[in-house]
Amino acid sequence: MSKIALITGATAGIGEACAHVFAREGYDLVLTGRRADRLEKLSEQLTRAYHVKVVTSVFDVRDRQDVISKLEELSPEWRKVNVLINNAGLSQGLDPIQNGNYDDWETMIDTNIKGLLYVTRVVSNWMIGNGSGHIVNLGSIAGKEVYANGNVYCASKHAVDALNKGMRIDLLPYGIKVTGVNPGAVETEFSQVRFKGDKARASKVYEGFEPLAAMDIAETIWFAVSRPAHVNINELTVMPAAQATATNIFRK
Ligand code: NDP
Ligand code: 8X3
Repeated sequence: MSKIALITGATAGIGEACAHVFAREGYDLVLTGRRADRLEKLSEQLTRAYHVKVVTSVFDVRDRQDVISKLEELSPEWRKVNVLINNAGLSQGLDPIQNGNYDDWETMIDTNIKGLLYVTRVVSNWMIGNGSGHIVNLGSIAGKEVYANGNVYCASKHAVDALNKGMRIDLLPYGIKVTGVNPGAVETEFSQVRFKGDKARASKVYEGFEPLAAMDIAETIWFAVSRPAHVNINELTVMPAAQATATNIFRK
């Protein structure tokens, strides 16, 4: 029987790249996100290219009841999830704390922390029932450092870093591995979302150096997940070669 990976935020960027890599490796997939059309298209593409089974589940990770009910709608064979990739996440705005936008704060906290918790609460219980599992949490260099105006996004990713450690302790008796993957700058829709559709401002973030591609992170996640059973990679911080810290980027 094929293994199963459940990926949140599979409609774009790192989540979508993970879907390609795990399908290539023969995993059946549960793909989730809010944009149903993208999930359907990706599902068709992966089914055709890799002959794997794919189910899609459309929900907003911020909606606790919907997360629980959509996941519980999955049939028993799809609950045998081997790998959960907690990837759905975003940044909104880049403002000093005193001018922060309340809605942006709530969106980041509700998505990056609470959404990750809602999904994990359901799927970790399936993994406990299955006797094993591997959870990969997408943190960030912003969960390791704090930069000017990054305040709440950085706090949300520091929370992911703490949850990563806490999950690893709590799930230890159940044979569930927990890995945190903390990327530096990855060129995806991330900056367009952060700057609310301002493409010119978003593209400036990646100007003058080669950022990571979503596939670099997906391959890193695959490396962590494909280690032998007795090995767990607790965390990996992965940066573009041109980036030393969150803000120290060598631009040509
Ligand atoms: P993208 O914006 O390209 O993709 C984000 C994904 O998250 C989309 O699939 C989106 O799907 C999903 N998502 C966002 N909000 C919600 C929500 N409320 N409910 C369900 N799904 C949601 O960004 P990345 O691929 O770059 O980001 C993936 C993860 O990696 C995030 O956690 C991000 O913080 C982290 N990261 C990114 C870095 C970067 O530089 N790009 C660096 C470090 C970490 P949809 O809109 O369809 O719901
Ligand atoms: C995304 C990377 O540096 O914009 O998490 O916070 S950064």
